[in-house]
Amino acid sequence: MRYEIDLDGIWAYFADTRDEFKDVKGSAFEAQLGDLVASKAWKKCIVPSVTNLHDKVLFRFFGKVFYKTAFKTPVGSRDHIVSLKFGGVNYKAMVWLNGKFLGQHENGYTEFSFDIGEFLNHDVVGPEDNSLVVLVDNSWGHKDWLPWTHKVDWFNYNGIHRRVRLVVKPLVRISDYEIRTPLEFPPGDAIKPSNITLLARVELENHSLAGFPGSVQVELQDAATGRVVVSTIEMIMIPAGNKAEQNFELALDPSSIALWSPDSPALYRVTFRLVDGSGQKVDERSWKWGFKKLETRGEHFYLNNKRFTMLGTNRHEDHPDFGLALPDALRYQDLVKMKDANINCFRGSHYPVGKAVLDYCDELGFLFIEEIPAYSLDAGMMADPAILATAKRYFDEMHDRDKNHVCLAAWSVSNECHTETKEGLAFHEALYKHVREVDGGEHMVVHVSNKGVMDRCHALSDFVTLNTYRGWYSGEMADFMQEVNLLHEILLDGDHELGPPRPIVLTEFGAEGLRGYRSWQSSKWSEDYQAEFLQYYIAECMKHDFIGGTWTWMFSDTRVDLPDRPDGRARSYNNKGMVDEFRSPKLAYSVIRDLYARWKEREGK
Ligand code: ADA
Repeated sequence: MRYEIDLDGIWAYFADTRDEFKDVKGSAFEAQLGDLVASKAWKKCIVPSVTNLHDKVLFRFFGKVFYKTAFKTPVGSRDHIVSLKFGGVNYKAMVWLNGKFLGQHENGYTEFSFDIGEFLNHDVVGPEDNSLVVLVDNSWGHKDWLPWTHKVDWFNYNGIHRRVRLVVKPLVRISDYEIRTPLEFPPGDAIKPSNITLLARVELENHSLAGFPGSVQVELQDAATGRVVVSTIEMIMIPAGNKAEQNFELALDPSSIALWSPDSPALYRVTFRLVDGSGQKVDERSWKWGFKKLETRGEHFYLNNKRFTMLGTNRHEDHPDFGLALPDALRYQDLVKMKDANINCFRGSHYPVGKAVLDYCDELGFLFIEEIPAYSLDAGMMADPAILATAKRYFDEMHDRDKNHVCLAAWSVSNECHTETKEGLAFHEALYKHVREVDGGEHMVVHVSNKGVMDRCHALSDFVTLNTYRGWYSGEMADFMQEVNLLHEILLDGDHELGPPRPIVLTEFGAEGLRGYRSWQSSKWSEDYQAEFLQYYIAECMKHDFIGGTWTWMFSDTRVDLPDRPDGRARSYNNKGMVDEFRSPKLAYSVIRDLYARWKEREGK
């Protein structure tokens, strides 16, 4: 039996605004927990949430906050593995259950869990069987806390900002799986592949005291109709207290498979079943899967053997009422609004986003680019092995969660770092190598650059990225194309270190537009100027066949904490959204919608 219990809901918190708890050490702190719980003035709050919205005085709070709740011991916990799973806590979490330290986790945007069976109270009956305390720390000044080594252009929220669950799992179980479906097309421009293989690697664990003789089944079904496309079984033996792996390789009939694309997001369901020697099902996991092939050929992208242009944007997870802790319904609505604007691809700007976003991308049809928060790192930071280690760990955790999503177009390993330096090159070489090893070459890998032809890391990247804000921070709008053309010319001329010609994607460009500020003169900060800016950039890019796409900066206005930034962050927001922070559209929204419709129509011809 496998099931989950939601621990979301009303919790209590205590914010350490007087900095009384400077140096909390996990196990040593066990002795103080009772006193903390009894003596502090705890206030009610909801989880998931951000601390900064619990109370006015916490609006700009960066420090330590204790959270507590209680929960009933799950049914079956004596003969199951029970894990406590956090979807995301920014940035460092320390966790105690029934007074015992379970462990800690750093990295604000990735999930983590602890096996808690031995710490549960089995003998009490009632809703308050187990008491859980979590310390959440989002303070600055830790040299390897990516991205919080320095101020960035979004908000460092404190909080248990994603779901908390108990996952009750059988002792013998399917612990993980990886699905791959390489597609081969015949020469020419056929839209049906000639070969499709289903490759699946299933990881199994046996936590019981006896060996497990049984079988693993894999089944592929059409998610809409339930039609079984293929199904097969392999016998397996998992030794007691051990792990095993089962690999499947199945040739599929290409004529029976509908491919996945943003226009037609056909989904299938892959189910893995673990069955014991007497035919009893012991564990089952299932996943919605799509078939796609995204590649670059020369200067162009191809999706399922057809030319493809990334009509994109960038999106932050932020809202005035929720901060980073967006409800899934809002995430879904964001994607609906993007779909209506003819966007077919977006980047989860700068960090692993809420897990549901990728589910919705699979369902609604978006290609997605997921990034670790290695943001604006300078040469000194990149020379620090601790920062490289954090970046690799971030990638591993992100990959672990999201590796099976059909929507994944590329991993991004960094944003606007000093890639023109030798330290930047060494850091990126190491990071790209790590990512390609872990990912096994399944997805494209890029870093997002604003260094143009000075970037020494372009050769590492599967497509060439360029962030440019000419006409906003400096220069004139018209200057941007010179930058792009220079990059293109050098890429075409073999005598350089930028690697072979590949698609160039304008990964960020935008201007601030304060919603409601309309102006006859198209003044900076007005909706009019922003719309004109985006219109100019996109229309220019459409004229150039070597441009593989444009990702506007950005979907919605986003809270920042940069009061001193000389070029201004009006309202303490980055105002470059096509919709404002409440998702009301600006002029820019319809400009993007109309231009992307035209671009797409042209491509179809
Ligand atoms: C950079 C950065 C974004 C944002 C943008 C801007 O390109 O990657 O996070 O800060 O600039 O608005 O200036």
